Amino acid sequence: MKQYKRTLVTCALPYANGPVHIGHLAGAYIPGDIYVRYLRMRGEDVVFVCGSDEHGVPITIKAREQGVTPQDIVDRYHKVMKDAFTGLGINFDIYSRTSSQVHAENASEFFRKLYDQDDFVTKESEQLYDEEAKMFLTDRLIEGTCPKCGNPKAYGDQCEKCGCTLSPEELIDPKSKLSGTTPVKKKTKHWYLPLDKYEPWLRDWILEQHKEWKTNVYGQCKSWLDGGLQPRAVTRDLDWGVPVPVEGAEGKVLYVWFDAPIGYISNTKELLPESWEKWWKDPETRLIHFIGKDNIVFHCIVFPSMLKAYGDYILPENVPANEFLNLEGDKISTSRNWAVWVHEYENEFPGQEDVLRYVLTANAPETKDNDFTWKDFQGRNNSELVAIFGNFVNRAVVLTHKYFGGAVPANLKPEAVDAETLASVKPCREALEKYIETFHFREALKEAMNIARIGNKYISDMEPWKVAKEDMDRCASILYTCLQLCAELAIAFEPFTPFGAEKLRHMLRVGLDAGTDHRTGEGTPTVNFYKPGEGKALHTRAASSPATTGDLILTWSMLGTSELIPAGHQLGEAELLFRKIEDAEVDAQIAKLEAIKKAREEAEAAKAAAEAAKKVEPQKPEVTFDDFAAMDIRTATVLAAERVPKTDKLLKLTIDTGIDQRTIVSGIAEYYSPEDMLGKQICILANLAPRVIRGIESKGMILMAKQGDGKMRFITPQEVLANGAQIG
Ligand code: B3M
Ligand code: ZN
Repeated sequence: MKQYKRTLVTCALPYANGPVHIGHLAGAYIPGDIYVRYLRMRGEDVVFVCGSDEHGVPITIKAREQGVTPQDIVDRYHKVMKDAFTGLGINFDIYSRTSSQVHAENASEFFRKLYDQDDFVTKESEQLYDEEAKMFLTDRLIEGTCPKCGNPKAYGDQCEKCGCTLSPEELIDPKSKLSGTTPVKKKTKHWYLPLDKYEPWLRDWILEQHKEWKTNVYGQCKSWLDGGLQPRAVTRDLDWGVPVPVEGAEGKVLYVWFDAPIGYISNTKELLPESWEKWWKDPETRLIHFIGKDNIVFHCIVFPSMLKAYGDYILPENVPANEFLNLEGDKISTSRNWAVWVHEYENEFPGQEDVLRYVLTANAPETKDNDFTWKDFQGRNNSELVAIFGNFVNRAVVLTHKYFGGAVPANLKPEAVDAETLASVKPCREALEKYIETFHFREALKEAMNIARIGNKYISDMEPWKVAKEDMDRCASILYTCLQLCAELAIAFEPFTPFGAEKLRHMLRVGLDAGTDHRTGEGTPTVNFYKPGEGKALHTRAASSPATTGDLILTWSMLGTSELIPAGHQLGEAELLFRKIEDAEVDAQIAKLEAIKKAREEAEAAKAAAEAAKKVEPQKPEVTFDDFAAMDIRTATVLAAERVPKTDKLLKLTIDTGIDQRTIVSGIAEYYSPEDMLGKQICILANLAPRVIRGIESKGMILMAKQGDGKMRFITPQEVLANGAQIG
């Protein structure tokens, strides 16, 4: 494998039109953070870049809907997302935004260079334009009737009812979603990146030189390439975005998928104004993009073609995209509010950040779509984090306090099983390295957890609490061994559950060399280490200044060695590493989702009923006035009502017609119960010839209205009238 001097890691820039949810976390941000924490601990020079993607049409639509500016929308969500990431310990060196000045200049310059090199082709085409909103309409802003299934609310690119793909021209009676007016065709010119030109190069670069990419990523690239690449427009008619910096492009901005990946470069530039170029242009930099599967084509095909066209830039070494995470068996969806929002989780489960990180890693959709359920969340926490990891550590530390005053006991009476146990975790380090470096984070986490399993089994088998009664020297060796395993855990879990790992180190009064980061933003890399016994406090020193000595600082390379903490080292108080998640807590979350689902289903049903209700039956053939006048229609009141036995549909009604009291049998039992009808004033056709229905003579008919939803409703006068009032 090629050796690199440094690694640049990016996570997809999330759109600032909504908060982040667990699907985002599982797809890109947690794997990215695990990878970076690991590399930093290994002493590698890493820059970890992210930020909000603040352009694009959906943000303008949302702003319009809410009557605010796009800037208001992105300001709101940029903060929500940034805080959510910080809260979960996703340690970006920089989290910036594509509305920044640095980015506007950088993206503009990038476009301009390709333009000057004649890398674009231009095309004039006719597109639909909203004359009232004074805007060209993207496909999603056009609505009309689907030519295939008649759905009146099909989009310009797709009908969600029958699933067919469409172009706006195919829609019957297209309307602008902005103003409701009929759009007109108008000529517009755009710049295209001729991806077809890069196809042979891409085929070689991806299909030949990157066979090691994950199969889901490689497979998607192959099918795009096999399908043949077309030129892609990189500009849009829109007033929100980076203006196209050439003449004749007034009212146009860079397409969001052109400017967003350049945002990775801009954000690096903002972080390291002096040295950013070595991170993007030196072939000894390894570039890794963490993304979800819907972004594969942009990161593997479009952006590399842009970088290649520009020249000078390095290309991604790997793009370890994940598949999708579902929630309780249903696709996560922002618009349907079917998600666990990270900022809400942080409020509702304060201090439980690691649990979400753990569960989303253990269940990561690395090779196929996976499902998140609250029961699984609870189960993994209670039976793995609490029952294995936490329980082991707690027993080891509590017993050390009980028998040895909290000081690591000397290894006074070792037995073979101790050394064997320590030796059995030795391969974990190599396995962890292999799995993390090849982006198999689920497997890596299993390896880390395996250390806890080994420890938990060892302490249960050795029963130091019993041994202490007869042989304190042997008990010392057992606890000595356990504490070495605890120290291993404090290293191995740092990438996965950094909060718990830190708490554990605090208990053990040991520090950790967490490696170098660039968060100062001044171009001076800083070494982070946790000083023994100081819990959360992160200490830094300039990378060039010497390490502090005398403190017990763990390092990655100590994993799998035989002595990590020496005898005599004083531990801190025992604290619980993880706590149980109670049934009530997950039940509340499940109930919350059920309420969302119910509200959605009700809204959908109401919408469908409203649509159906609008359907009007065609007019019947003409009748003469005399035909009409022959009908005796009048008001009447229901005096008694009962079901006709052995039928679902019939009610037997006794009514006062003003002329007489009589019986009418009516097929309304599906819609009204007998109690509903009692005392109601209705309208009847009085002179309908009597009929015998189910052995009952029915004299007349109740007038009912029936609309498109099929439901029958009786007609009642606006005010109570005398019975027998004639209608006509
Ligand atoms: N904003 C899509 C997304 O959030 C897009 C990613 C940009 S990465 C340069 O899924
Ligand atoms: Zn359709």
